[in-house]
This record gives sequence, structure tokens and C-alpha cells, in this order.
Amino acid sequence: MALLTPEDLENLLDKLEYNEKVIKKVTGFEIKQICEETYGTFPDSEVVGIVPVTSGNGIIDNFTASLAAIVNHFGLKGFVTEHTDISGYNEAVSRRADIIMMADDHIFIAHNLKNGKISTNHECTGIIYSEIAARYLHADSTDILVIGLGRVGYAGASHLAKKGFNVYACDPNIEFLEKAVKELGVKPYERNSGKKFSMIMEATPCKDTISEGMVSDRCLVSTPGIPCGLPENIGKKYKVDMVMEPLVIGVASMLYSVFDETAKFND
Ligand code: NAI
Ligand code: 2YC
Ligand code: MG
Repeated sequence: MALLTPEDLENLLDKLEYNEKVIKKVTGFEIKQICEETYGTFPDSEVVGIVPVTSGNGIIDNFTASLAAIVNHFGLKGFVTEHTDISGYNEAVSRRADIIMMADDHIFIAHNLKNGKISTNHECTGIIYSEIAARYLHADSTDILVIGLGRVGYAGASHLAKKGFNVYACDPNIEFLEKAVKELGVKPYERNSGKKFSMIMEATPCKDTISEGMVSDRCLVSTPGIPCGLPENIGKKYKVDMVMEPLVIGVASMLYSVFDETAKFND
């Protein structure tokens, strides 16, 4: 089970600042703009109640504090409840939270109590990282490679297929690959096919999943995967741009996915 560690959460906003600069350079957009356009929504001073959950492996040091810092970074008012679990949920509602955020070991949700919208971190992470890859300014075609078709990767492949990209994918889990071929129309990517990509979305819990034969001269690797799927030597040898960040971008995507629609998107 791929759980965050307190080390992953160190220097979170420094990592975000670096990745925001990369995203602006490689797509021309700010992360907020990409989120707003992807979901057609906008923030409206929502109050976010963050509830620590003790089930399973229990509290992850700094996880809820990191969420509060992320919520505040995006201009909203966030608070971590004093109580955990059900008591914490009750406290968040009594403190007039508009949006509840909480995670056990399996699912991390954002739930907007006002409009009923609910989203999961896995799906929102897949959507936003594939959207970033898809906006690469130096893309040489609409071919895009998704490595890993699990909870995050499948959501990303689905988002890209809906946008009309030519999605190739690979995953050692044959069932996941066959499901993506059948339901999304993705093309299985053969590692020794010699086909190279300028856009790669990597969503696996394994390191060095990206090999030299996959990478075009100019390439954007957009990866939430922990640890990093791009070997350092390949990143150096080719002009590979990389967006990789352990939590914040996915959480921003969760927030925008539950905001109200922008008026201009309503007509
Ligand atoms: P998952 O376990 O549901 O799916 C991972 C998939 O990768 C599996 O289907 C597996 O067969 C496949 N895989 C493993 N090795 C591979 C390889 N060499 N080539 C191709 N596919 C391979 O995991 P999930 O939930 O989709 O998360 C993926 C990664 O993203 C994990 O490392 C997780 O910690 C991370 N994550 C990061 C977030 C962020 O904001 N940065 C948020 C959520 C998850
Ligand atoms: O501190 C707490 O409230 C814990 N219950 C939080 C557990 C989060 C477990 N999930 C993860 O570590 C990963 C993250 C990348 C986001 C999704 N799953
Ligand atoms: Mg992230």
C-alpha cells in the first residue's frame, strides 16, 4: 500500500514552488488556471475542515497540517479539527466547514457539504497530472504514454482518452491493461517497440520505470509516482522536463473538483 511518509511531506511548499515554475515553463499556465479550466470551477472563500483519521496505520505525522497549509496556500480558510475520526467530523460540521477533507489508508476524499460534490485523491491526481502532460508546449504529436494503470494511472488515461489524445499505456497487471484497452481504447505500449514519446504520465510506486527507448528529444514527464520513475541519467541525457510532487498538486485538483461551477461555464 503506497502511503505517504513524513519525509515525503518535508519542504512541501518549496517543492510546490519549484514545480509551479516548471508547470508555467512547460505549459504556459499556472496550476490554478489548469485546475479551473479542467473542472470549470472557481474557489469562493470556502472553509475547509480537515479531520485526522486514526484507522489502519493511523495518523501520518504532518499529513493534516500539510493539508491545512495547502488549503491556505490556495487562498481558502482551512482548519484541522482537535478531535479525530467521527468526533472530528462532527466538530468540523459544527465549526461550519463547507468542505471536509479526510483520509484513511485507502481513500482520501474532499466532500463539499454545500453542493454535494465529492472527489478522491487518486482520481483527481490522475486527472491533473495527465492534464499537465497534455499541455506540454513542445509536444511532437498527440501521442501520450501512461505508465501504470492503477487508481491514479487509469483515471489519467481515461481523462486523456476523453480529450482525444492517442493514449498508449503499459502495466504488468494484464487485467488492468486489458480493461484500459477495452474501456478506454488505449493502445498497449511494447517497451521494445522503439516508439518514443514527448509526453509521459507515470503513476507507479516503482523507481526507474522510464527507459531510454521511451523518451523523445524533448519530453515532459508528469509523475505523481513515488519514488521517481525517471532515472537521473536519462533525465540528464535528454532534454526531459519533469513535474513531480508528493501531495499538493493532487490536493489542489481535489479542491477544484468540488468547487462550484464558474458562471461562464454554466450556460
Ligand atoms: P496502484 O497500486 O493503484 O497502481 C500502480 C500501478 O502501477 C499498478 O497497476 C502496477 O501494476 C503498476 N506498475 C508497477 N510497476 C510498473 C511498471 N514498471 N510499469 C508499468 N506499470 C507498473 O497505485 P496508485 O494508487 O495508482 O498510486 C500510484 C503512485 O502514485 C504511488 O506511488 C502513490 O504513492 C502515488 N501517489 C502520489 C500522489 C501525489 O499527489 N503525488 C497521490 C496519490 C498517489
Ligand atoms: O493522518 C491521517 O489522518 C492519516 N489517516 C492519513 C492517511 C493517508 C494515507 N494515504 C496516503 O498516504 C496516499 C497519499 C499519497 C494520498 C492518497 N494516498
Ligand atoms: Mg501531487
